[in-house]
This record gives sequence, structure tokens and C-alpha cells, in this order.
Amino acid sequence: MIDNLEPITIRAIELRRISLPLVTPFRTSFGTENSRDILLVRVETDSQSGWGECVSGNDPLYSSEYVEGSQHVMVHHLIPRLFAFNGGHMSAHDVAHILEPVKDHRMAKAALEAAVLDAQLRANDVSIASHLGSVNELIPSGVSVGIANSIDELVKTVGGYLDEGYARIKLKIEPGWDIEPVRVIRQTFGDHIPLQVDANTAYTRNDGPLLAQLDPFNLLLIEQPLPEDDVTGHALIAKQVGTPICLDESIVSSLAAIDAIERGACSIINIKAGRVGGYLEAVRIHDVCRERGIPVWCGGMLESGIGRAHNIHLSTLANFRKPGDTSSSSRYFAKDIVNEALEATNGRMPVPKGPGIGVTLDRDFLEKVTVSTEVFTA
Ligand code: OSB
Ligand code: MG
Repeated sequence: MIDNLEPITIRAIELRRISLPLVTPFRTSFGTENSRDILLVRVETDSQSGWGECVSGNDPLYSSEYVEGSQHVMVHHLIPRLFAFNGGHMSAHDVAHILEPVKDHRMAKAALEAAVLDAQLRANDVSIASHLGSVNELIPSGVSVGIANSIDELVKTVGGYLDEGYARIKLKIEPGWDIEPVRVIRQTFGDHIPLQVDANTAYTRNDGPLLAQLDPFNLLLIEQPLPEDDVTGHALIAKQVGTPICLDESIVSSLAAIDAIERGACSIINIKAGRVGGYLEAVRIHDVCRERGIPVWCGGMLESGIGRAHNIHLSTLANFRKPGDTSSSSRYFAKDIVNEALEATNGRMPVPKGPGIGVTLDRDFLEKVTVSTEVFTA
């Protein structure tokens, strides 16, 4: 991607913590989330504000990052580096390079880069989708369904999402909640619904034969069955299982993506800008996958409208060939913090128009859900 944008000068960075209850608890193999404690980043220039969302969870269970840690590393290590660079005068394309000396903390870095990108594109009057070179105005929208208390409850939940028109269903699985839920969902709703599963690292290298029992159900993919650092294990599982293996947690960079593909560990990749340290690294992963014939789709981290708007713009790139976890605001929250409706119809989500991420904040509601605010200046 060519950086043909006018740089901006960062005058201030605001870190705002908000608390948003989820409409239903979200249970995965690593834990249950009832509410989202979200860290928002606002980058202020002389003319614009740009917004980013840090996707780290309350606890370090999906990855080592967690929201308190993300805020700490931003305050003490990342934000000082941004202000120290060229008087805060930069392009979003410089951010990853400026922050590179700090190891890991990818979700924190990605949130800062996203806010700079939004501010810069608003200043340049360009939407993220058009900056990335997209032409799509709608993206297919799937939904991720947590582990339920019973099979009956799961059937009701999935039935509701299918009635809403979602283009694909993803079931969270773990040992003891895998073959049977998939069998019942197929039996109840038929062979034609696009269906996939996500294990969030809950299985071991010995579980190839067990996971192969999912083959008759014609799933689109099995996401991240093994621990994130077991790339070779995924390659072993991929040989024993007919269903395509997709990686999420393991893919922390474009180098990790190339490595996993070359080792035969996956044939599909889930892209999350937060997990890979930035939007522009996410685009790079999209590109290396496209060059190697590997389809990608956009994952989610139960984001508010800010993070989801970023995800929707990213999903307009050509190699996003499968529906993402980019569901409607109403799937997550009773009310979202953005004014524009991010609601899918018939399984299709409109890409917000307008510069940057194309959404604006509902300021009154934002204040109501704000828990704390800190502002930093050069
Ligand atoms: O593994 O994709 C995941 C949510 C939190 C952490 C990890 C994951 C998820 C989801 C939900 O599956 C995706 C969404 O709807 O935002
Ligand atoms: Mg996942």
C-alpha cells in the first residue's frame, strides 16, 4: 500500500476507559465475559480527532495482553515514543516503525496506530476503505456463538441468529462441547448453513482423531485447535483432519503467517489488527495470504462500534473471502457508542461512508459509560 497521505501532527492523546455490558455473557474455552471494559484512544491534531480501540480483554486469557497492561505500556512506553518522533509529526504508516523497539504489546500498538490512521484520513478526507483500495460497499457478516449451558439453549440462540440473516455461524468448542453441538446444529438447521468452529487452543496434538469426527459435518473450518506456539502440531492435525484448519492466536505477524502457511499448519487465516500489532500489518498479512492462495476473514474481539468500524473497513479488501465475526452492534450491546447504525441486513454489513472510519461518537452516551479519562500532550 502506498503512503500518499499528508502527515499529521499529534497534539494530544486521550485514553478513555469505558464499560459496556454485553447483552448475553460470552463463554469460550478460556473464560466467560459479561461486560467489556474497553480502552479507547483518541488522537487529536489541530483540526481532527481520530479514534482507535484496544482489543485486550479484562484478563490475560486470550493472549498475554490485558487492558490494564495495555494502558500502562501506552502511558509509559508507546505514547512518549510517538511524541518524541519528529515533534509528533507523522503518517500512520510510520507508527509501527516508531513503536518497533518495544517488544510485543501488539494490541496497545494497534490501537494507537488505528487512531492515528483515523485522524490522518479524516484530515485527508479519505475513508479507510478507499485508502486501502477497496470497492466493496457491503461485507458478509457472520456471528460467533459462545458455549451454551445446554444444547437446547444453543439451538435457540443459533435459530435466532439465522432468523436475523447472519451469513455464517461460528460455534465456540472445547473438549466435551464439540461433536454433539455440531451434530445437533446440522440436524436442526440443515447442511446448507455455513458453519465453522473455534477451539481457542483447547485441544492437544493427540486430538486429531477426535477432531476428525467433525469431518462428516462439512464445516468451513476449525479455528485454532492447539496452543498458539504449536505450529508444527497444527500441521500434524491438518494431515489427520479433512476440515480446513484456520489459525487465529498463532498468527501474530506477517512472518508468523508465512511460517504457518509454509509449514502446512493452516489453509485459512483469521486476521485481527489488534493481535498482529496494527492495521497495516494486518493488510500485509492479507497480501502475503493472497499471494499464496490462502483466503482470510476478519475476526472480532467483541469491539464497540469504533473497533468494529475499523474491522469493517479492513474486511473490504479482496482476499477477505469468507464472512467475518463482524456482527451487528445489537449482537453485543443494548446501545453502542457510535451514532451510525452498524447493523447487518440479510447477512450484509454496510461499510460506513465518510472520512476515516466513517462513524461519529454519541458524546452523551460516551460520557455516561466512561469510567476514566487521561490526556497526554507533547
Ligand atoms: O477467538 O475469535 C476469537 C472474542 C474474544 C476473544 C477471542 C475471540 C472472540 C470471538 C468473538 O470469537 C468475535 C466477535 O464477535 O467479536
Ligand atoms: Mg478465534
